[in-house]
Amino acid sequence: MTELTKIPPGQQVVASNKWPVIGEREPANSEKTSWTLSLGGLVESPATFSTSQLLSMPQTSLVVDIHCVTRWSKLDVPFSGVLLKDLLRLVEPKPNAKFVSFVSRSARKHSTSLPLDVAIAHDCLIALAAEGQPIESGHGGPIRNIVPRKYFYKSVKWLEEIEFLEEDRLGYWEADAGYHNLADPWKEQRYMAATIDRRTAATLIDSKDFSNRDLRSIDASNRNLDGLNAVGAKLRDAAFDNCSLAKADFSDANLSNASFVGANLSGAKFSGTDVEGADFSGADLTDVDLSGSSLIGASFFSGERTHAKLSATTFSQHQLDSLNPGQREFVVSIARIQ
Ligand SMILES: Nc1nc2c(c(=O)[nH]1)N[C@H]1C(S)=C(S)[C@@H](COP(=O)(O)O)O[C@H]1N2
Ligand SMILES: [Mo]
Repeated sequence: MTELTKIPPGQQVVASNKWPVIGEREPANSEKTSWTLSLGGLVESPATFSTSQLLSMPQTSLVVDIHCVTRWSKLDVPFSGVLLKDLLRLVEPKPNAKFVSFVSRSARKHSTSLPLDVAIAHDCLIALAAEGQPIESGHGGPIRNIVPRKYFYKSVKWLEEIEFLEEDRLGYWEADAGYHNLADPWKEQRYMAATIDRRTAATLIDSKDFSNRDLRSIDASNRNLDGLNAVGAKLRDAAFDNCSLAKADFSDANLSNASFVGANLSGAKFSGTDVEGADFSGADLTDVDLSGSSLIGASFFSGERTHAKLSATTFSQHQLDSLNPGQREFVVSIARIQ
C-alpha cells in the first residue's frame, strides 16, 4: 500500500518519532502500582486479570495506523497484547450482550463504547506494549485499549474495566463533545451536528454573540462577523470560511477542526483557545497571538490554496513540534516565534 492510500481524508502525518499525548495525561491513583482489568456486566463468568496474567496469555501483535480526530495521523505503530476476542472465551458474554463499554481509571472515569461485533471485527486489542516496550503512562500504560481503523478516541487509555451491555452507553467524548459514535476515519465521521435549527443559527449569527454556547458544526461562512464575541463557545467543526472576523474574541473557545479558509482574523483573540486540527489556509492572521492556543494538527496552507498571512502572527517555540513538518516549515519561515 502506498503512504497516500493509508491516509484518510483530511488527515496529516505527524513528524516521524512524534507521538503527541492527547486528552488526559495521567491515570487516577497513579501511586497505586498494581493494575487490574475487570470484565463484567452481561457475562457468565466475570473475571479480573492482573497485568502479569494478561502478559502470560497468548500475545497478538498488530501494526496500527493512529488517526486522531483532530487531523493528525501516525502510521505503522506496532502494538501487542491480548485480543478482546480471546478474552471472550474466558468470560462468555451472554446472548443479550450487544455492546462493550471500555472504562478508564482516570479522573473523569473516561469511557468509550462499541457494538460487540464491531469490536471483534476490528481486532480490538487489550494492549500492553507499543513499539516493543511497555506502554508509557502518558499513552495509557500499563493497559490501554487499541481499536484499529477507528478514530483514536475509541482507544481508551488506562483501561481498567470492560462492561458488556445490552444497550449502548455513550462515552465521554461522544456524550460531552459530540464526537461521532461510529468514528470511521475513511468516512470522516468526526462529529455529530449540534441540535440547533437553522433559524436559531441565523439569529445568533446576526447577534454576533456566540459566547458560551454549544454551536458545534455551525456554518457561518461568508459573513461579516467583525468583533464577534465567541468567548468560551463550543465551535468544534464550525465553518467560518471567507468570513470577516476582525477583532473577534475566541478566548477559551473550542475551535478544534474549525475551518477559517480565507477568513480575515486580523486582531482576533485566541487566548486559551483550542484550535487543534483547525484550517487557517489563506486566512489573514495579522496581529494575532496564537502562543496560548493548542495547535496540534492545525494547518496554515493546504495544497494549492493560498498561504495564511502570518508575518505579524505570534507562535511560541514549544508549539512548533505539534505541527506537521510542512506546516511547521512554513510557520517558522514567516511568523514571529517567541
Ligand atoms: N482515559 C482516556 N483515554 C483517552 C483519552 C482521554 O482523554 N482519556 N483521549 C482519547 C483521544 S481523543 C485520543 S486522540 C487518544 C490519544 O492517545 P495518546 O495520548 O496516547 O496519543 O486517547 C484517547 N483515549
Ligand atoms: Mo483525539
